[in-house]
Amino acid sequence: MNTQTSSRLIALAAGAALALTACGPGAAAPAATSAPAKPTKLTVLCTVTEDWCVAQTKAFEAKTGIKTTFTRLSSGEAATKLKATASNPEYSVWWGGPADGFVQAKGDGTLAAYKSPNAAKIPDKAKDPDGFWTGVYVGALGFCSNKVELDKLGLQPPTSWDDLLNPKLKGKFSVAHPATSGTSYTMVWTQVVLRGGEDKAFEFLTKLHPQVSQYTKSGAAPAQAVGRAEAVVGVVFSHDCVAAVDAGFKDVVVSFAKEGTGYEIGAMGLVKGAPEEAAAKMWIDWALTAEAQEIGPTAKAYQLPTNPDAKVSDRSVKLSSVNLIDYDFVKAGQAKKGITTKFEEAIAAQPK
Ligand code: S7P
Repeated sequence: MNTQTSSRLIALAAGAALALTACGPGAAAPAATSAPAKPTKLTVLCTVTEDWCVAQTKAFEAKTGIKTTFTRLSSGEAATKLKATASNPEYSVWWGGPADGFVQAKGDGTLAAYKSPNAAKIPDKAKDPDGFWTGVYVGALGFCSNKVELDKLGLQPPTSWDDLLNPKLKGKFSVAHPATSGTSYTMVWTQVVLRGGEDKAFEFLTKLHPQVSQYTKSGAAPAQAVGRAEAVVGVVFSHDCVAAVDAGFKDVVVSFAKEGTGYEIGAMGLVKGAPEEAAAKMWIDWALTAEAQEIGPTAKAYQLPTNPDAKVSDRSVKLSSVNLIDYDFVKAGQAKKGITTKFEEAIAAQPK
């Protein structure tokens, strides 16, 4: 027997002896342990569409009896808010938005580790190995176009990023600002990957700038702008373009870049110093179940679930039909602050 094994046995034996002594005759009865109080409320920082935030928080409240409220903020705004309120957090869980925003928040020290037992079902690529974030859905970035407006210009739906630079689209293209929007940051990082570095990506973004009618705050907003013919082409997560069709914008069509497009793992994480930690952990456990991941389509949110047991909506874009790039969420998240600051300084100020 080696010394490590024997000292471990001695420690175990000593512990057993202590336990026996404590339970022996004449020992005081162990103090009754009171059950932890049942959580009564939860405040969620929610980054998906307003409708989905409503549906998901209502379902959680109905399931648990925990009064659940939310604030909807875009990814960049959410990360900034968590930083600004770190000494006195308002939210207990951040739910939704691309994982690179969660990588940034992990670096900012605004998230706490929590490895839900239900995360065992989620593929490794879709969760942080330290438990700071776990993926709840997946979606691919796409082009969202108004085909009636494209026809007027004699154009087809774009099938390459460089198609967005067509002079006919000058002032007619819509995308969100990468400092506020996780969707837009996904587009920026996609260019970094496809063009082989930040400098080349910024060359492209600089050329794209005059095409942009207005940088929106929220990532999904360009799909609505395209539906209303305020823009001809937009870049959004493809499920947000499908949702625009379902909302009645019948002229809207989705297409993808043949050379490759980025995608998101929509994530969630426990806020560090969460005022309602127990309720937030219950949310995280529940949000990983098939039942919770089947709520999205009821609110026209057609992302793909990360839980392999959850049913996939017929309206979801199947990723096997899209050329996805190798998107490194950790690298993208770590570079996010620097790249978005550079974008603000070199290309466009944040939308007000
Ligand atoms: O609308 C759903 C969705 O596209 O919104 C998230 C999005 O990144 C959050 O909005 P911002 O771009 O404004 O940050 C996505 O995670 C999600 O699929």
